Parts: sequence; structure tokens; C-alpha cells
Amino acid sequence: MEAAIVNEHLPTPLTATSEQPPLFDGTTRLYIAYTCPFAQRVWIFRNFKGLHDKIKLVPIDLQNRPAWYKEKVYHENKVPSLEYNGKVIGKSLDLIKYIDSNFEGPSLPYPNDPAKKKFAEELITYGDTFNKVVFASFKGDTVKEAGPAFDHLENALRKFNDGPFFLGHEPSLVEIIYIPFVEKFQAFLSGVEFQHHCRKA
Ligand SMILES: N[C@@H](CCC(=O)N[C@@H](CS)C(=O)NCC(=O)O)C(=O)O
Repeated sequence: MEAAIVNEHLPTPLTATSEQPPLFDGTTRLYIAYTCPFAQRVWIFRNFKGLHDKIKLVPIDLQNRPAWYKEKVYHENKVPSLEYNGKVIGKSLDLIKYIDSNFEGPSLPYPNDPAKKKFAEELITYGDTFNKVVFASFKGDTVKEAGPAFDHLENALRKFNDGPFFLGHEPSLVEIIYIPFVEKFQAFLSGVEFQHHCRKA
């Protein structure tokens, strides 16, 4: 997986008082929130495919959301969503697959090896469970409840030893699915872990 580094100007998020960009004027727009891990998955993938000029980023301020987003753009009122070809579609994993099949650029390296393929599918399915378990653990005994979910990932990383990634020697869709969440959780949980040890000490 090799992508050129592009210095992209990141626009200011649109708020309740921002005007709606023209809808269905032929521009392909990816509505995101910069800090949303679901949106980050699709944003990473758009960059990986080198689609900076083809898919315009439209960041939304989720705390101060423009009403037109729900009313006119995406009724589910969530990010990410993609405006393309006269329609708006959502859901990060579906969007990655949709962009992969409908736009130019490299496809995600996907393993031929049946064992790796099966493992990739299992890990992608486990992604939702992982996120739910970790988010839910924030309300309870975080270390005890989230621990097994992280152990599951640690073990998954050890499964193929031909490289450091989930499927071995090259990063794949599995990394794109997990990285935005693991990065967020890691930052948050390093504080929790510290408190946990302090309470015990
Ligand atoms: N299943 C969706 C989840 C998207 C999602 O929950 N996005 C959050 C931000 S990280 C959102 O838009 N929340 C706004 C809301 O629920 O009102 C996906 O995979 O894209």
C-alpha cells in the first residue's frame, strides 16, 4: 500500500448557520466530522485511492449541526455520507466498498490466501463488537470489560507472522476499520489505566 503525500487544505466545519453547498450539482462530496472514527475510515480510504480531487471533503460540526444536513442531505443525520451520482449513501464500511468499486485508484490489497481471507472477514465483522464493548466499558469497570477486546486484537496481530499487520506483511481493510478507533481509545484509555493503577496503589 503506497500513497503519495498530499498537502490538502482542510476546510472549516459547517455549522448551523452555514449555507448548504449545492446538492447534486455533479460534485462528489464526502460529509465527515474530523474527529469521527467512522468518517475517518472513509477519509483514509479516499486518500489511499488518491481521490483528493474527485471526492470533496465537507466537514460538519456535529455539536452545532446545520438543519439542512438531516432535512436535505442525509436523513439519518450521521457522518460519514457520500453525495454521488444524484444520491446520498452512508455507513462507513459500505462506503469504503462502494468507493472501491465505483472510483479509480488502487484497490485495497486483499489476500488470496483463503485462511487470510477468512480471518479478514472475521475481523471486519468483529469490528462492531469491539467498538460496542469498548464504548460500553467506559460506563463500568473499563479495564476489566475492555481488556478482553484488546486481547482479542493483540492475538489477532500475532496470527500471521510474515509481517506486523493483521494479515501479515501488508496493511489491509482491517487496519482501516480499526485504526481510527484504536487510536481514539488508546488516547482515552491511557488516562483510565493510570487512574486504575492509582486506585490500586
Ligand atoms: N454505522 C455508522 C455510524 C456513524 C456514526 O455513528 N457517526 C456518528 C459520529 S462518529 C454520528 O454521526 N453521530 C451523530 C448522531 O448520531 O446524531 C457508520 O459506520 O458510518
